[in-house]
Amino acid sequence: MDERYNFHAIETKWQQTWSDDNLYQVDESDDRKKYYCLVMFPYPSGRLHMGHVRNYSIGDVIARFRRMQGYNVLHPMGWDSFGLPAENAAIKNKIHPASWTWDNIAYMRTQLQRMGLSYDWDREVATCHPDYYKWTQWLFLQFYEKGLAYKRKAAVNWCPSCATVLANEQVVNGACERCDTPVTTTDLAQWFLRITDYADRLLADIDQLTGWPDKVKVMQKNWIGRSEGTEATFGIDGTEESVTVFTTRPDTIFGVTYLVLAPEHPLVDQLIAGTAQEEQVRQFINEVRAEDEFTRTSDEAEKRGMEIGAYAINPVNGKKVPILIANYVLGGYGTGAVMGVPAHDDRDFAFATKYNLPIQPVIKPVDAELPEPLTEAYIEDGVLFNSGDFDGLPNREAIGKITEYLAEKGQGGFKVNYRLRDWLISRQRYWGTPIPIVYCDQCGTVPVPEEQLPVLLPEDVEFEPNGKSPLVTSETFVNTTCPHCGGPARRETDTMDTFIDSSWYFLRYTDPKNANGAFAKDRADYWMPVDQYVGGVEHAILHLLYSRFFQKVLSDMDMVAATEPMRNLLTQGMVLKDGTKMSKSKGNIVDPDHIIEQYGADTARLFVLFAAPPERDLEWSDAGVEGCYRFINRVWRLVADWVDDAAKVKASVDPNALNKLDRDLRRVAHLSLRKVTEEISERFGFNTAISSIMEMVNALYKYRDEAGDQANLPLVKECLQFLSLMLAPFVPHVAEELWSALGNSDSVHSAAWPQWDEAATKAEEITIVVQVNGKVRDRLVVPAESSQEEIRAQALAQDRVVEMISGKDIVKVIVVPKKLVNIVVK
Ligand code: ANZ
Ligand code: ZN
Repeated sequence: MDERYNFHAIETKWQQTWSDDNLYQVDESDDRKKYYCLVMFPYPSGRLHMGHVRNYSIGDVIARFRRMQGYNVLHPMGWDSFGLPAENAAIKNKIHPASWTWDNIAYMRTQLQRMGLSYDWDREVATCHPDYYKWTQWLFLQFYEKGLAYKRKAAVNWCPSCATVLANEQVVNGACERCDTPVTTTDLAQWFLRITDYADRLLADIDQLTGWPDKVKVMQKNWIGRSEGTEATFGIDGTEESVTVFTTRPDTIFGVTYLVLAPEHPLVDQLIAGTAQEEQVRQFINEVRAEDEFTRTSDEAEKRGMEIGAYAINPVNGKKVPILIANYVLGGYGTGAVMGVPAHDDRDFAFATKYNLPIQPVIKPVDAELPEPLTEAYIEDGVLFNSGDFDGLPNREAIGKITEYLAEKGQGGFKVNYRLRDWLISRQRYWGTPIPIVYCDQCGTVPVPEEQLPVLLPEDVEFEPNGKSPLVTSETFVNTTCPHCGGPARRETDTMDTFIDSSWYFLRYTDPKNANGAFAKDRADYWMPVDQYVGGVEHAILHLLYSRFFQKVLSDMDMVAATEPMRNLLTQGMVLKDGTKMSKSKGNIVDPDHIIEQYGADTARLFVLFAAPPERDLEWSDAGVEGCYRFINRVWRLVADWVDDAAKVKASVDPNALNKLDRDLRRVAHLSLRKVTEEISERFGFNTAISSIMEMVNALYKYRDEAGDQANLPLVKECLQFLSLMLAPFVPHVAEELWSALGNSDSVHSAAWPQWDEAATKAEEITIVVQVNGKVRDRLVVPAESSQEEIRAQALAQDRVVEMISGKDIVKVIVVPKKLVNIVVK
C-alpha cells in the first residue's frame, strides 16, 4: 500500500473498476428485499453546484448502507432536461437548446461520476429524449381519454411591448424580464389537468406519509386547502340571473349589505353592458387583472372596489343590496363571488368603511351589547339577532340551520371547496414535450394516435421573441393531416409544463428502456413505492403533489399498484456561505470541481456529510474541508502502518485471549459500530456517525502507541475491517482501497454490514471497597473508567453509608483509584 494518500489515482481506479464490474446494476430477479433510493434528478444547467453534491452524497450513503445491509438497491439518476434556460441560452448564444442541453448533460454526468456515486447508469433517463417524452405524451393522452385533461381559456402573462406570452419566471417584479415593460394578462385557450378531482384523496392520504417531515405535510395540506362552507344563491334584481356565493359564515347572512364579484366573474360583462359606468368598470377590471393573485389577496394590499349598478336579492330576507367588483375577490376560488358582511369580518369592515357601505350587525355576545356604531368587526362567537326566525340561536348552531334552510328553498346548501386549482400545463415555449393534439376543421380536437407518437420537436424553429409561440414558426410541424379524416389539420403548438416530466420519472427508472410502454407493471410493482426520496425542500409542494397525483391516476388505471409514490422523504437543508445561500449573483459559489480537484471526491463528500445534520442548513467552511482531508490522511497512515502485519492474519478475535488494552480498544470499536449503524438507519445522523468513527480512529492510534509490539493483530485486523466497512458509505473510494489492502478480494460495497458484539460493548466493572472511618461498611460495583468524582459521589449515595453518616460532619473523603473510598466523619 502506498505511503501517501493519492486520491487522484485511487478515485479513478475504483470508479473504473466499479463500472467495469457493473457493481451497482440491479434487476428484479433477486431474492433480496428491494430498496428504492431516489434523489431528485437535476436540471442540466451546466455544472453541479454544492446543493447537488450534498443531495447526492446523502442519497449515496443511504443507498450504499442499504446495499451492505443486504437489500437489492435501486439507485438511479437522470436529467430533468426540458425547460426555459435552454431556450434562453439559444436566444443569447445562438446555440440550439438541444445541443446546449446534451452538452451540459455530458459534462454533468462526468461530474457525478467523479463523485463516486453508486448509480445504476444503465437506467439513466433524460426527459428531453424522444424515448422518454414519447411516453409523457402517451400518458397525457391517457389523462385526456379519462377526461382528466381538458382545454379552456385562462389568463397568461403578456408583455404588450414584446407582444409575447411570458412564463412566470420571466416576470420580474411585475415587469418583462427582457424589456422591463409592465406585464399584463391576456386570455388564451390552454390545457389543464384535472388535479382537483383528486383533491380529497391527495388530502386524505397525507396521513399515510408517516416517513415525511411534518412541515412538508402541512405545506401540502395548506396548498390543497380544504374548506367546508355553504353556497347561497342571490337573485339579481330585475333579471332572471342569479349569483351564488361561497361562505364559511352563513350564520351572518342576515348581515349582508353588499355582494362582491371577482372582476373575472362571467356575469360581470353582461351586467355592465350598456350602463353609464361601463367604461369606468372596464378600466378598473383591466387594472386588477394586471395584479397577481398574491398581491390581490395579501392582508397588506389595498382593497379596491367599484359598484357596477346592479343589485342582488338576499335569499333569506329579500333585502336588495348593491353589487360591486373588487380586486380581493378571486375568480378562481369558490364561486368567484362573496357576500359582504362588514359587521363580522375584518376585511369587509375595512372595505365597507372605505366605500361607505352600510354595516349591519347580526351576532352579539351572549351577555353584552355591541357598541353602536361598531368600531370594528365582531368576529367572535355569539347569538343571532336581526335574523328573523333564527334570532337567539347560538351562531355555531345557526350555521347548519341556515344552510338547511337555503337547501330547502333550493337556494344553496352545504359545499366543500379546495384552494387547489386545476393544473395549467400549457406553455408557449419550445423546449418541452409537445402536446400530442391535432385540430381539424372537420373533426375538432383529435388526439394523436399512439402509433404516431412521439410527436417530435421540430428543429426549424425561430427563437427570437416575435410574439409567437416558437413552435408556430415551424410550418412543417404545424401543418399536418388529421389522424381521423386525413384532411388538413394543425398541430397544437404549446408544450407541456416540465413538472409533468418529473411527475413520473421515478416510474420510468423501474423500466427505463421499455419501447412498448411507459413501464411494465410488474417492474414498477417490484420497485415501487420509493423507499427513500431525498431532495430540496423547495419541491415540497408542487413536484411532490404532482407526483402523488400522477401515481394515483396511474394506479386507478391499474398501471401500478402503489397509490403513494414515496414512502419516506428527507428534505436536505441548503449549503450556505457566510450565512447566505450560494448564488452566482452574490459571487459566493464554491465550485465542486475545484474541491474535488484539490482534495478528492471523498473529502468533498465527507465534508458535506459531516458539517451538519442533513435537514439543517450547512455553512461552508474551508477549514472544515481541510479537517476532513486530514482525517482521511490520518486513517490512511494508520492502515498503511499496520497493513502488512494485518494482512497476514484473520480477523478472528478470541475474546478470552485479550488483555485490558485490547479489551478497551475492542469496546470502542464495537460501540462505534453500534452507534454508526443506529445513527444511519434510525435518524440520518451522518455527522454523528462520522464523529463516532473519528473517535474510533483516535482509539486505534492510542492503542498503537500503548501496545507497540504487543498489539493483538487479529484484533487490529478486526478494527481495520470495521473501519473500512463503516467508512464505505461515506468515502467509498478510500474505503475500497483500504479494504482491498487488507486482503479482501470482493468490493467493500458488496460486503455485508458488520454486526457488533453486544458483549464487547459492555464496560468493564471493578469492585470498590467503601470504608467509614477506616472500617469496611459497603462495596461498590462501578465501570472501570469511572472518575474519582463519580466514585466519590456514588459512595456517598449508598444507602448504608447515608445511614451511618447521617447527623455527622464529613471531615474528608479519600479515594484510592480502583480500590477504595474512605469517608472520615466526626
Ligand atoms: C361571508 C363571510 C362573513 C365570510 C364573515 C367570512 C367571514 P376559506 O376558509 O378560505 O374558504 N371568499 C369566498 N370566496 C372568495 C373568493 N373567491 N375570493 C376572496 N374571498 C372569498 O374562506 C371562505 C371565506 O372567504 C368566505 O366566507 C368568503 O367570505 C371569502 F363574517 O363569506 B365569507
Ligand atoms: Zn379531421
